[in-house]
Amino acid sequence: MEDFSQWFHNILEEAEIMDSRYPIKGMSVWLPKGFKIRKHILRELERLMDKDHDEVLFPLLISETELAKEGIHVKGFEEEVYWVTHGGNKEFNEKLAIRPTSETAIYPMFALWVRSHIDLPIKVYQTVNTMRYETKHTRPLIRVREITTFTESHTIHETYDEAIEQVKEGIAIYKQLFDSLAIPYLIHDRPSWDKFPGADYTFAFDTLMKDGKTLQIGTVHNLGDTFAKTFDITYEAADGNHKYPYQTCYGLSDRVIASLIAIHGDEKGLVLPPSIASTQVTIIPIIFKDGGEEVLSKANEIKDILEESGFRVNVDNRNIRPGKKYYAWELNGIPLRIDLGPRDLENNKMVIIRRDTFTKEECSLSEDIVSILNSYLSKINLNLKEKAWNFIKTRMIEIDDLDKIEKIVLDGNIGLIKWCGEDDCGKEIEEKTNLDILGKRHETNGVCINCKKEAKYLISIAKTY
Ligand code: PR8
Repeated sequence: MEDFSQWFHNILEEAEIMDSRYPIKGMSVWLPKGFKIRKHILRELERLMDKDHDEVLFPLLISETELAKEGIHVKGFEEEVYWVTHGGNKEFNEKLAIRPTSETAIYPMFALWVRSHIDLPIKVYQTVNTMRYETKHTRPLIRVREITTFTESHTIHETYDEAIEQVKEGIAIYKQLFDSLAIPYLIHDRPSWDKFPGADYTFAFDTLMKDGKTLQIGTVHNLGDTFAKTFDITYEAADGNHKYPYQTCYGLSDRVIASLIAIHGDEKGLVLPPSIASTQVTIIPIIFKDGGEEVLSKANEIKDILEESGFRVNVDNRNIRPGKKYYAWELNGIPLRIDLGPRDLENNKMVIIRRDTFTKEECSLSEDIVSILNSYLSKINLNLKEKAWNFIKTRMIEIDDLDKIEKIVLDGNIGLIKWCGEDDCGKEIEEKTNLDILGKRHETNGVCINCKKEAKYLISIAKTY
């Protein structure tokens, strides 16, 4: 892909995902086609979350006092908070923050809700918009000032061990979501200087865009008892003692949608995984002067059969040339197209075309259409997944020479290097290479690429969004 940024910008516009001409920087409008993709992704996420979380909805505004309570947390967000200072013409005595994230909105309420160990654990999530005054270059869906699809989870537990387990569960849920979207990811234990403000530790999901830059698409944090102490959340344990509970939080944003579009899309437009495509099959009746009615009625019949089995299908019977319909099918990334003309009917067949490979195959109308199309959808899913994972895997390169890192990474790769684990040395690596350490992948031995002392971890280094 020549210029990924331009391509991404164009596809959002041409496939009518978003209108980024909204006259405030960092904010865009969801268009109907984009909104449908968003809805299907959210549906899948909610299905996963609802198994073990309760959905809630907290207010948008946070009082300055609450926001300021947790020192490290507020420091981390101070440059990014939007403030509401007036109600009409009246200036507030205390300004109100628009949530940049909701820890300080939710945890004062947790302090009221949690009384006894039998109240625990609590696991809630909400999908809301949050605002962050980003100073880096903004881009629709990727770095926005109004995050429109912020699904944040907050949990609270009796013991630290349970919080550790919950972090693992959060990771497992996100893996399932990304797998269902065929989005490849690397999971990193973030370096201490790059963890969530106030967290003990942070795990992040990173994926690779086609321009070789990585995008953080989700994070899971263990908050320890830091926020519980700050917000005075305590519970009475079984032994009658009052204790501080332990917390986790994890979140996803519009970036999930960005990566879905960016990773699977091609020069012709969107390529949607069947699981979230709002139309999975489009049937195009090829109608000439004669025999039109028969073709159309067969197309509708196929549609009904498929819909009954749960497919999302449409018959594109608009009065325009088939070429235009093919173009729309390509651009919108509908996984399967069925062409059906009078000649096909005579021969009792239809033609099935895959959006991911453009392969064309004939299929007899007497066969079991439902199972044939089901198997096509699975093949598409598998192909998208394999292609996307291959892309990221072939771009992970082990490097043992500090001087070579920058060039290799700027060629579009993720560098895998050995590190001693010392913060100062890690930051020095980032400075020397002008890149970001994504985090630890696993323990290792050998020598640190920078200080030459004993290495402890294999870490990833990349150019990030
Ligand atoms: C938390 N608190 O907030 P996090 N534009 C698009 N996506 C973004 C942006 C942005 N400006 N900023 C962050 N994200 C925790 C967990 C509640 C939930 C996305 O964590 O600050 C990134 O993918 O890491 C990030 O991983 C995710 O939101 C969660 O934000």
